[in-house]
Amino acid sequence: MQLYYAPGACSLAAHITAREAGVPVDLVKVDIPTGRLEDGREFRQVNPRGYVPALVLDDGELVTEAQVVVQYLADLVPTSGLFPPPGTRDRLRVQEWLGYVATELHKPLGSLWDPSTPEAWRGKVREWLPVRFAELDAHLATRPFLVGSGFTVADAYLFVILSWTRYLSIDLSPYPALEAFLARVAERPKVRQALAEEGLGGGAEPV
Ligand SMILES: N[C@@H](CCC(=O)N[C@@H](CS)C(=O)NCC(=O)O)C(=O)O
Repeated sequence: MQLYYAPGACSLAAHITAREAGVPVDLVKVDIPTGRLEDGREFRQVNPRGYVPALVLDDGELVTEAQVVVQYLADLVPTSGLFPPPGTRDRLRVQEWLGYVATELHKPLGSLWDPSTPEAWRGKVREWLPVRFAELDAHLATRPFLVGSGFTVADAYLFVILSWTRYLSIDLSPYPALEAFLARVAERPKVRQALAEEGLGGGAEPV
């Protein structure tokens, strides 16, 4: 399988999942500004949507959408505990958090990277985020990870998106549980491995 990624982008959640699960993936770097791969090919030839993550399965089929790619990878190794078994309440909760991270955090925060995003929209996002962060902070104040007692794909996704705050000058110090969560996840050996493989330091960095 090939995982198309950009350093520090949301594709890092899929990368972390693959490493945590022990699923072998070949990493293929995408230069988002130019839309090209390192061999000069256009990324849109692989993923016509033009965004990462894109996972190309061994039979050539393409899988996109970060929250789905992580579920697929984790399900390949059920014993990893990264995605609880079908029919369990914990799986439902992981899916719920994945949807929350994708729509309530990833998309709004992601829009702040784009220099052409209008100021009015930026203001709205900066109004919404404290509400979301406060909710998450209260949730994580009493547990190490989003669901149950172990690290799941929802944590991988949340880690990546929250890491962007430091590059977007968003202060997380009012949310000590979020800062502790980021530090806790960044210490995981497989997370460190994924970060190093993307040429990153202690957290996700801009694409
Ligand atoms: N709906 C997609 C969006 C993925 C996405 O926003 N990827 C960003 C990086 S985090 C990207 O590749 N942006 C480049 C572009 O859209 O041209 C998902 O949830 O996976």
